[in-house]
Amino acid sequence: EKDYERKYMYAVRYELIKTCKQTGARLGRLHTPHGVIETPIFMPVGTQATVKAMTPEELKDIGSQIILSNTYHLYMRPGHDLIERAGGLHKFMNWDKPILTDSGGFQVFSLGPLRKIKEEGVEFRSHLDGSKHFLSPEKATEIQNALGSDIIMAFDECAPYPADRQYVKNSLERTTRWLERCKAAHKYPERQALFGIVQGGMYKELREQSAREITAIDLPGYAIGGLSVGEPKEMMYEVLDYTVPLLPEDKPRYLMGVGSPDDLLEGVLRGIDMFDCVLPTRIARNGTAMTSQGKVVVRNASYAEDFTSLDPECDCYTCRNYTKAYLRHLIKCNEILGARLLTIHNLHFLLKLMENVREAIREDRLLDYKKDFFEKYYGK
Ligand code: PRF
Ligand code: ZN
Repeated sequence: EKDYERKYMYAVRYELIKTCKQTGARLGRLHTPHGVIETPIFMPVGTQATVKAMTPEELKDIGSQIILSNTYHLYMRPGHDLIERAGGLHKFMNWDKPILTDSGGFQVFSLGPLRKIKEEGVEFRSHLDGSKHFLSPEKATEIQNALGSDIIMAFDECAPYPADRQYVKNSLERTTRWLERCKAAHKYPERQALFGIVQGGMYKELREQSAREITAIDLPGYAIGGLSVGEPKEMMYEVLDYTVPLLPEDKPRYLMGVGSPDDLLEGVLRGIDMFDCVLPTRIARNGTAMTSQGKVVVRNASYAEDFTSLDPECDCYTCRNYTKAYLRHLIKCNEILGARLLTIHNLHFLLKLMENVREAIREDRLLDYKKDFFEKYYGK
């Protein structure tokens, strides 16, 4: 027990390089068992042990340093025991850089009427065949231990929005008790870093209570959950304004499920180090590109004979080789290559954005960068 508490036993170590003089933004490095990540970072989402449409080589080419995967989906199919027999998730999917897995809490809560929450855990029916299952802090930790991801997330409850105060208070207190159980169940703290998750909805006192309780449990990193669940953007920024300063400075801070260009910049300005979001990969597959000049809906008729690239400022594989007219044709025909080329571009765009953000922090000019970025992105 004593050894277990010692900081240097942890699987990941956060190194703060500098804080931007114009803002609260932090430049750092996260040392993990599968390599060093430069922060702030965006993590592409690979729910089913694949970032949809991308090979690991392609992901590396566009600069992905870490990807996210999901406990719930891999538990349902093909099963964590199978992945463990395959040699772990890294080997199974041929990705040798860091992996973070979400605990399944959020996914199970998204099942709506298919689930029942108790102190012990959550009972739910599979989205695949309706079969009955149970996830608990112990089970979510056991699954993530078997997957072998570098960073594993606590089993939490993300309260819906809106939710009344008493509901959110009960929920965050249970999330703290569940974190204690995750930590006790975690078998490999020297190989896998367990991150706690601050909840508390949109209530200042409840965010403060959750941050106090969660950070009282010594862990190698902390996340902010329960945001980007339908609340107005301004409300999320306000919650970040008072919650981020309650997190320890010497640990990484991860804002879960957030990743539009606005939210990335606003999050970084407030001191967030890690983000993930399905947005860039999801909209790519239905034909929308994020570019330096804003969103481009490739499907639109106006691009039928547009023989220029998606983004004049982008040097990704897609922009170096293909026109909007061709991409529009592929997307309209539902050709797989269309989804692949747009995914390559969108991920490259967000990863490049974060690289630019890191450089701006290094040079104490993040506010200037933000202004320039949005002038082009929104044309104002
Ligand atoms: N908890 C977990 N995963 C998440 C969230 C959360 O609150 C969110 C909320 N935006 C996204 N993913 N475990
Ligand atoms: Zn591009």
